[in-house]
Amino acid sequence: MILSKRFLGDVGTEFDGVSLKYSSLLIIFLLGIPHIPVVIGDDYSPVFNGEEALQYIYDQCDFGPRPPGSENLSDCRSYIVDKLELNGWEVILQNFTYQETLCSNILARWGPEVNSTMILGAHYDTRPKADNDPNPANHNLPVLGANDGASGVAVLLELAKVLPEAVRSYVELVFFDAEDSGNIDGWDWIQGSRYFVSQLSADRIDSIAAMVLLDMVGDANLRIPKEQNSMQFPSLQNTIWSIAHEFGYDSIFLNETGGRITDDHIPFLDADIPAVDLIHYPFPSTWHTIEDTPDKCSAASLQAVGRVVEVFVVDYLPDVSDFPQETPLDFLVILIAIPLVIVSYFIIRRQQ
Ligand code: 1BN
Ligand code: ZN
Repeated sequence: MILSKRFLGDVGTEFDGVSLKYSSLLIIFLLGIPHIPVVIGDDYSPVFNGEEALQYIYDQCDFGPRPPGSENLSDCRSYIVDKLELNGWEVILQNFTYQETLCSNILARWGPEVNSTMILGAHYDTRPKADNDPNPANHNLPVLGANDGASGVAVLLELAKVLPEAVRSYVELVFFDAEDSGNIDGWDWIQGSRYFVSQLSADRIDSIAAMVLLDMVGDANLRIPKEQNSMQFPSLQNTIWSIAHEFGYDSIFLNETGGRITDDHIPFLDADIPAVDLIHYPFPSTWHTIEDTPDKCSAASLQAVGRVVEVFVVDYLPDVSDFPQETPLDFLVILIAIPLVIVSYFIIRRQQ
């Protein structure tokens, strides 16, 4: 693969004073530990354009608030599909019904085959009620969702345009419906992503190396700490944070623990698919208010996130063994104890 950098398992440790026999035993043991991704070579310069992405936020907001089942959302869906098809992606609408409302996830693939190893996702619906607005009189008004909805979609649409064609077949872009109506009229959160994962075969689940979710990534004062549910696959999260560091985005990708958030990455984690949520936290003051408008967003924030994800896709092209789940402590203890017992047995026997 011309554009890819690969991960190497980092083994190769020497143990003084232990015979070749024992050190080879230890090496065999160490090889069994899930490997830590190590990047070799880095040469790709990202071209993601934040101004273009900001325009995609304005375009979506021009349709007005976009709650599930609304005409505005349907119009916005056609806009997203047009943009994707213009850039050569094959688009499928994945329809499902929830609470008697017809909903549609938008799936974009490079060619008719589904053999991507990476899913990039964002929700494109907006919250029907601004129930976090400081003014209770606004609680029944809908949210415009410039940041909460349009920003993640904007980053995906710009990626759909700028990703090198050589990597596109490794990527599936998924725009989720029905994420943001939780606790309103008996609705639950994240229904689009739940439906999407429910339709994956076991083989398809096994073939997905990473899912990256973009949610609320447009605020001018963007801060993205490490979301806690995503820590289940620390090497995926750390890889993204190390790219951000490499590009000088430490003031956005904070080396801090964030919230534990019910978001569209959860159904993927539940299916044991490595997934990471890139989400502003604590939520900005505009969250679920009528103030969630495009003027609060910035091209610089979108560009930082877009370029980090672009580099992640191009340089890392993950395969399924790249992002191991966090090893439970008791499993580690057993892993260490077994070779210790074996080595001690041989040492004691030798001394007798
Ligand atoms: C993200 C953006 N979410 C909603 N809008 C997810 C969420 C669900 C956040 C429940 C808080 C509570
Ligand atoms: Zn929301």
